[in-house]
Amino acid sequence: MSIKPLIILPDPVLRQVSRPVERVDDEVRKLADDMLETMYDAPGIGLAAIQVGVPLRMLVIDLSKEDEPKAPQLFINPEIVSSSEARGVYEEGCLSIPDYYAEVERPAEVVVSYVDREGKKREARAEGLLATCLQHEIDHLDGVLFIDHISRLKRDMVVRKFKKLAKDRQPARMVG
Ligand code: GNR
Ligand code: NI
Repeated sequence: MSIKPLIILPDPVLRQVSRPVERVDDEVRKLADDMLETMYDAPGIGLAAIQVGVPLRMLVIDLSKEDEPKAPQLFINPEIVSSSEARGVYEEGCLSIPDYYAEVERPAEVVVSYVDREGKKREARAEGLLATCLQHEIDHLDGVLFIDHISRLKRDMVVRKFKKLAKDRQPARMVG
């Protein structure tokens, strides 16, 4: 198991559309375990493979509280089968956009089809935070970030801030 570096805004890798996992083998299970370790270390409640630079359609989630046993969940090739008309609002954050939070409105309930760790096709109904988290992660698989669901003004401010941070972190090489 290993903790992998997180891809941070404005890295264009985050805008890639991930490709389906063709076969659930030991390599895929190893990646899932590394993603979980990376997510727990961060810490976060969800992580998509693209956030560690791997453009595969898989994500992990653990919504257990600190005082509860771990409850890791793995979703491979997840697809939203249906969404409720009813909407819910959550304050979202993203490990790829550190320390920025904003309210996002999404369908309150979703049904998701996916493949599990054993390669078995499954379906899950989700509401509340799980519904929000699944939609946030599935967005990542399509290169979509939660800031794409907020006002352009707010989004532009965040993107500008992270572009500046990235620039300051890697200064242009001095000449002469
Ligand atoms: O850790 C995370 N918290 C969170 C809070 C509200 C809605 C979504 C999330 S997911 C986020 C981790 C992350 O960036 N996953 O892609
Ligand atoms: Ni995220």
